[in-house]
This record gives sequence, structure tokens and C-alpha cells, in this order.
Amino acid sequence: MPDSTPTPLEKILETPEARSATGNITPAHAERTDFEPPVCRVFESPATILESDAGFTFRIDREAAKSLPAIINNRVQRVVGVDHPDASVPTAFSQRRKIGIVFSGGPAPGGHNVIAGLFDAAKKANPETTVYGFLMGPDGIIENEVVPLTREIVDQYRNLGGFSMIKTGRTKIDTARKMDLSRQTCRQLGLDALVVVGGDDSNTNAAFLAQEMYQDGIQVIGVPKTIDGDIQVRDDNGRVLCAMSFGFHSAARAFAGAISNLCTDGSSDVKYWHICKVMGRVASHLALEVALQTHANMTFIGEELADYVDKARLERAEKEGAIDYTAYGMTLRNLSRVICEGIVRRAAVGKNYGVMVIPEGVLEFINEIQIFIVKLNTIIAEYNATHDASFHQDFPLLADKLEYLRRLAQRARGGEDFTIWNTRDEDLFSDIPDFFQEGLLMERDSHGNFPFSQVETEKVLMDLVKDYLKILRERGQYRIGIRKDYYAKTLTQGGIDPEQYGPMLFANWNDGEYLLVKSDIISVKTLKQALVKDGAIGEEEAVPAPIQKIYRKAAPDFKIQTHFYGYDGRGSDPTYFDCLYTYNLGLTVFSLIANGATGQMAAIKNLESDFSRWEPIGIPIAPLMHLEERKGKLALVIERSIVDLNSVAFQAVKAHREEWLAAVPGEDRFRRPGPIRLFSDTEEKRPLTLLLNSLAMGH
Ligand code: FBP
Repeated sequence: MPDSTPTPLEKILETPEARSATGNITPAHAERTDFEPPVCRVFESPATILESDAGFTFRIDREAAKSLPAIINNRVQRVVGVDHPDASVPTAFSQRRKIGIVFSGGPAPGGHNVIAGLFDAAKKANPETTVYGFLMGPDGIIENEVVPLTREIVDQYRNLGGFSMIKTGRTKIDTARKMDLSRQTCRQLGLDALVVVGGDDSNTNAAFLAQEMYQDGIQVIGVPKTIDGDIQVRDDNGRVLCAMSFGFHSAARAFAGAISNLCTDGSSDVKYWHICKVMGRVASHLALEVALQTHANMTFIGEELADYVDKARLERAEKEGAIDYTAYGMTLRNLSRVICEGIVRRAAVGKNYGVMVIPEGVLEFINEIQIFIVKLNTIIAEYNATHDASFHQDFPLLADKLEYLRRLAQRARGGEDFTIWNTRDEDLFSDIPDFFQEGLLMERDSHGNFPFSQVETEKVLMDLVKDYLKILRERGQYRIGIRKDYYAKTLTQGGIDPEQYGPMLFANWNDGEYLLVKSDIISVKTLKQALVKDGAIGEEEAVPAPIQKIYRKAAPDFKIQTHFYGYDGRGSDPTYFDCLYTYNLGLTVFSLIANGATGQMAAIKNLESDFSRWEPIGIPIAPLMHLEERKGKLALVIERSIVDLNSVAFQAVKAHREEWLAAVPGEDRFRRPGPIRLFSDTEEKRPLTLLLNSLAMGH
């Protein structure tokens, strides 16, 4: 007889199976931390040197030259391997160093590998070198919050996503005081070099830090990070130096994996439109990549909307000898109409469901919203400057903010010269739903960025879509197409002749595979009237049940599920591409430091090509800078790269738009990218955006 006494719980939990099931480290996790990314050819050499390449040229901004004299003449530098370092490389390469590294801005998959690459290269050159991690972003530099990184710490995070090892933050080192405190920290620690891993704003900050600490001999190197993909660097002749920031591929693949699952669920359940907002504060690179990865039914690219011209409106004005400037650029109303058109067309072939991708920053490209954003930025900046106070602290509630705007509008009406907010703005603004007014008036981040991720962009749009679909439904223009054979079967089974009723019920009886109920039949009442008029039934008779069934099936209900993809992708584990990219970026950072560079951004040229062609380089940051309006003032920044409407990647999406909308009978054309895999034989080699764009470069 087997012993049936239950095993005590403690004993069960001590078994290897239970321990493994409840432990933190999964096999997938262990596989990642054990993975050693391959290194670019030059890093196989025991040492590296830098070679300047004067072939790349930049148009230097006068203000940048004035503000950053120590680094403005930097050149592009190639990292070159040296096989016999004793002969040609100064001993400086392997001197003992102290290097600090900081993450700045939103997390991006691969950041840990930048640290790992830097750590490995630094320790290989000199085991006595110390790499410090600044905690919680730039605040860690300002407040001297730092941890010396050990191999044990670094090993725990290899090839893993997020920035958990040292955390991150969005503080900008933008005042003399913060700059001074940062400098003090670097001096106190005796740093030789500081590495800033961040986006356009953080690399801008890196350039100013490089200038500030030049006299102290502290080198500053930037690293191009952001899932948004808006750091892409070309020289003046359009030659690509950095095709993509790190983290973009992993985030896009994570979003695409989840959205592709929605495509599968949606086309099984056939009742929802899934509205997927994807991150990318301003540029729509992520939405574009997701479109390529998933073939979602509709994807909107902000940059394209800004380029929109309402030709009908222009022509109408032209006939009256005028130019209608409001015809340029997409309005919220236009956009909602375009969305409705897609929904109605799919419904007509029986597909009252689908998946739509909207970039987080789409509203930045919508005429009227863009104007509000610029005006409100200026008003807030002016208020802060004039009163030496914080607008958001002085007016914490929406009602207070609105009251302030109302007063501005009144002053404008009273003839005062501050007319940035007039009564027309006031009227238009009051038409916007409260939650969106509040969103537009939200506090900007330390870099002056509008917090799109916190505003329900998709809700603003979808409310308009719902309203217009209701109108289209009432007009009988939004209908679910009924399969002709289904109609015939339903009526025949109910003992009714489909041929008799077909012409009475449907607008396209003779030519449609999917039948559309006539537009004047918009209720059971009008349905009955149509049948009575055609003599099919008498005044007193009820509409036959099979016909009522068909009518009900043709009446659409627009149901949506909204999703936001952003933070999940930032925390995703890096793709194979990003693992290699970031580890090699870390190695590049060390080569730049070890060869005395400062004010440079580490990058890998030829990312769009095969790994064997990747070339580690340093890109001079100062020459990339120009003046731009930030927080209502002109500031020197690195230009953000937005989607190029002439690029092959965008043109490919445009060319397939109709196919992916699939407003025709038959299956949707969804693509399944699957989950992120670590190994190259099963994972794609690089983002599809890069792959397609490289075709135009002849790679
Ligand atoms: P970075 O530019 O700092 O990499 O951050 C990008 C981003 O992920 C945007 O896509 C998004 O709008 C924003 O960060 C969200 O910011 P927060 O983390 O402050 O909510």
C-alpha cells in the first residue's frame, strides 16, 4: 500500500522542482546572462587607435561654435584595431582609469550591455580601472550618488532589458549650479571620463559637459539611446553615420509581438477594433516599424499627416480666386474621417473589426493641436520668466489654468499687445474635452517635452470617430456586408425565396459577393416600409424572421479596445541585434576614452548591413547641434530625426496600405513576427526599417 500521508508543505517547497518553479532565474534568463555577443573585427585586436575622417562634413551652427569652442572642431573618428600595440600605441591606452557612466531619460533595451562592453574593455586594458555607475540618472552626478561596478554586478544584467542596474532619471544639467555640482562630483571621484547614455537632449547635455570639463581633462562621451529611434545621424552630404539609436529594434519587436497577437485574436473574435497607441514622443519610427512587422490594418504616420493637402478644399478656393491655407496639414476632423472610411470599407466586406496603430505623438502633427502646444509652451515659459515662478505651482488646478488663459484672451480683446492667446483660441480650446485640455496644460519634462505618454491621444480621436460613424450608420453608409451564400441559405432555410427579396433589400444585389443593405433601410421600421412598398408583405404583416436576422447582422456596432504600448517595450529584453549593437557600443566608448576623445558620441556605422561590415566610430556632437525652440526659448540641441517620407521603409508601408487594410473579401494579410528570440538563426538580423532603407543605398 502506498503511503498516503500528505507531504508537509515545507518539504514540498524544498524539492528541486519547487525551488526551480518558484525561483527568480528562468532558463531564458540564464541563457541571456550567459550569452557573449560577438565583437566587431577591430575589437579582436589587443588595442585600438582612432583615425580622424575629414571626409564627413557638417554645417556648423554659429551659436554652437561660440558655446562649444573646445569640441566644435572634432571630426568623425574611426576605431582601428592595432595588432602589435607595443610598437604603435601609446601606453595611455592601458593606463589605469576611473570612468563614470550614467543613464539619462527613458529606459531602452540594451543599456546594460553598453555598461558590460565598457566594463569588459576597460578591465581588459587595465584590471585596476574602476567603472562607476551614477544612480538614478543625472541626479546621481549632481548629488554624487554612485556605485563602483563589480564583475558580479555587471554579470547579473548582461543581455537583459531595462536600466535596473543603476536606474535612470530625466533631470537635465541645465543650470550653472547643476553644472558646477556635476563638475565637483567628477573631480571628487577623480574621474578621467564620464559616459552619458541618452537621447538627443542627453547627448546635447553631454556636449555641454564636455565643454565644461575640458579644462579639467575629464572626457565626456555620449551614447545614442532611445526606443523612439529619433537619433539618426547623417553628415551634410546625407551619408549615414548612425542609422538608429539602440533600443528601437527591441521595443518595436516587443510592440509588434503583442500587436500581432491582437491581430490574431481580433480576426478570430471578429468583434473589436483594437486601437494601439505606440510610443514615440514625436517621431513615428516605432509605428512605421510596427506596421512593417505586423501589417496591421491601418497605421498612421504623424509625419505623413503633416504633409497632407486637402485638394478638394484647395480647388474650391481656387475657383473663387483664393488660396485656402487651412487646406494644408491634417486636422483632427480630417483624420477621423480617414479612419472612418477604412472602418466602413472593411465592414462592407463583412470585417467589422481590425487593428489600428496610432503613434503616441500623432497630435504633434495635427494642425490645430500643434498650434495649441506651441502657444501654451510659450505662455508657460513667458509666465515663468516674467514672474520668476512656476506656472504649474501657481496654477495647480485645471480651473486655475483656464482662468489664467481666459484673462489673457480678455487682455487681447482689450487691445493689449500680448495676443498669443486671443478669444478665437479661447473658443477653440473650450471645444476640446476637459481631459484633453488638462493634458495640453500638463507640466513639460525638464527638456521641455510635451508629455504625450500621459495624454489619451487615442481617446480624443476615437470619440470623433465614434460620432461620425454614428452619422454614417444613420445615413445607411456604415453597414456590415452579408455574404451572399449566407443570405441565400438563411432565407431558404426559413422557407423564403432569396431571389425575390434580394433586390428589395440590397443595393448591390447583382454584383456583390458581400451584400449591402440599401441605405434608406436604417431601422426595422424602414425595413418593413421597403418590403410593403415593393409588395412583398402587407401592411399588417410582420417582417419575416430570417429577413430580420439578416438586417440585424448587417447593422454594425462599433466596439473598440484601446491599448498603449510603451513602457512594456522599454523594459523588454534586447533583441539579438540590440545585444550586439549595445555591447559593441560599450567597447567603442572605451576605445574613444582610451584614445583621448571627448565631446564624441559612440556609434556603429553600417548598422544596416551585415555584422561583418559594422564599423565602430566616434561622431562629433557639437557640429550636430543647432538652435531650436524649447520651453519657449531658443536652445542649442541635436536635431531629432523624424520619418523621411521619401524613405523606402515609408514608401513600402504606403505601397501596401491598401493590401493591409484588406477591405476586400478574403483573409487579412497579417504578418507574425513572433516573440523576441536571442539567437541569430531564428531572430531577424536588424529592424525592417533599416533593411528596407539600406536597399536604397545599394547594400
Ligand atoms: P527617451 O527619449 O528619453 O528615450 O524616452 C522616450 C520615451 O519612451 C517616449 O517614447 C515617451 O513619450 C516618453 O519616453 C515617456 O516618458 P516618461 O518615462 O517620462 O513617462
